[in-house]
Amino acid sequence: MATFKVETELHGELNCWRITSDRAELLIAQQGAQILSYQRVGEPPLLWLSDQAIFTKGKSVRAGVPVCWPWFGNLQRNPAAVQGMYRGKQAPAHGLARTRDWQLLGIEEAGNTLRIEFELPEAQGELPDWPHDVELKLSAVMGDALELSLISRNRGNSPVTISQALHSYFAVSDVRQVRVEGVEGLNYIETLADWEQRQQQGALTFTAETDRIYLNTPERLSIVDPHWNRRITLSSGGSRSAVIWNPWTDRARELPDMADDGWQRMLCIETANVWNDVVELQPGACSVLTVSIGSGVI
Ligand code: TA6
Repeated sequence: MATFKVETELHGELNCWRITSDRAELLIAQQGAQILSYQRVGEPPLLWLSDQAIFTKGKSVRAGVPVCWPWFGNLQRNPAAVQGMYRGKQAPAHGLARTRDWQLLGIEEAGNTLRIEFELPEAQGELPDWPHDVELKLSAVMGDALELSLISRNRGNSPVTISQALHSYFAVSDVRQVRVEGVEGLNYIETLADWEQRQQQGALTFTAETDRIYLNTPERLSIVDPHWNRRITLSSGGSRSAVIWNPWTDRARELPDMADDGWQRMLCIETANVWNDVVELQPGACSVLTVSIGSGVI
């Protein structure tokens, strides 16, 4: 039976929990309920933590799994129903959840798994300029895989429409050597070419800056990394869209929290509800967005 050790740590200004078992190690911050790193024993890290990450309050860390909620990316690029939920003028990129402190609800061991659960109490009507009563929880279960679930429940009297993503940064040996399988033949929105809709031919490989929204995604996507002889698998639930991002050379140089060559070692595949895949929550309804992250040899 696995045993888990739980320690609290301060990284810069951020309260974190480090959870270690004989099989894996996870670091999670209270701000954003953000996983910062995840590594299995005997393997390179599965999730990427930038060498130049900045751990300050009010800023999402360039690492792990930021939670984008209740909208993804630039609010102006979201469907009108998502935009209409926000009453403010300046809408921060990727929503309101990733830069706020969440509350730890509990850490619970059951057999070979450990579950850590957080809630964002402000989502129940207290978020600035987003006056909707939604219960928002994130749970992370460490077991054979790492399973993340983002649960939104509408406690109010009118429908609420959101877009969202588990904006996962994966660690790779060299992004120029890996491929993403599961996207073959899918339509995608090329955000770098005026948001034109295109069709993916074959598996996705990387030769330039990439920022795409894949549509009608299957349940399973994988990153095949021949240098590390590793296949990372993402099994999702409650999602029919995924964002795939790598900033490449010029964009990486512009990011203060990424080394100039940091783009080579990371790849974002974001389990999402974006574009025409947003979530409309009727009063009393609940949505669960999940991703289970596992790995094996190729
Ligand atoms: O998910 C892709 C994306 O929206 C990109 O356009 C890129 O800007 C990235 O997220 C990171 O956003 P951030 O606000 O964390 O710098």
